[in-house]
Amino acid sequence: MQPFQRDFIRYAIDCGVLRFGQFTLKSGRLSPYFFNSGLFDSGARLGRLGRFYAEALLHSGLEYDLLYGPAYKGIPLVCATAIALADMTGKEVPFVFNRKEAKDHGEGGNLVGAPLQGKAIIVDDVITAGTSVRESVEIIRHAGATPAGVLIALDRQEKGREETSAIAEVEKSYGMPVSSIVSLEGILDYLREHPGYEAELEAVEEYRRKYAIKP
Ligand code: OMP
Repeated sequence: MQPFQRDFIRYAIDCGVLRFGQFTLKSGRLSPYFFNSGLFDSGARLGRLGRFYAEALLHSGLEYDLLYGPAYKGIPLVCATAIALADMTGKEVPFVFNRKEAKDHGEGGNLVGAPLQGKAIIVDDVITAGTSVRESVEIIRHAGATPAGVLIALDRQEKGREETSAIAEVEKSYGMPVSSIVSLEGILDYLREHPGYEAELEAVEEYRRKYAIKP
């Protein structure tokens, strides 16, 4: 694990974003941990989050022309990442996001921001089964752009529709890589390294045996 990844897990726990307990996921699975990116809920928290995304993007080697944020949760994430990238690299990084409902007056349409063209990176929070990524790919292709990768905060490394991981399915069906700031394995490493998390570690390991892909 890179130092920024360890820092990110600590930061997510401190902000109450990463929690341990019992949570029902979108997929219906009962999980002993949950990552709620909506709790990065102040200017300072979002600013710091953006720098973690930017760092992960720089490490990923993904090539891109612009960043795309899927409504709603992807909108602050894409803005924060673009601002952090500009601060950290001095480069202008165009970004765009979608509206859930098309507007029929004013500028119209359902995209806001830079023209959606070239290689687009989807910036989102979590991939579990990959449902939301599929919707973004449709929107990007419909605009005539190319989905070139996905950047997320947490890869839960779970099985998707088949026995393979949801991320492997996304990578295979769309031919684009997925990068994350951290993954389930990183969270497990963090719990192992920090005394006091024995019960959480056991519960997350059991969940991994049931739903995660084989390492
Ligand atoms: P998929 O669309 O199935 O990949 O699930 C991703 C979505 O699940 C996220 O955008 C969240 O709405 C939600 N989610 C979390 O935010 N954090 C988690 O730890 C787990 C989930 C989830 O329900 O799977």
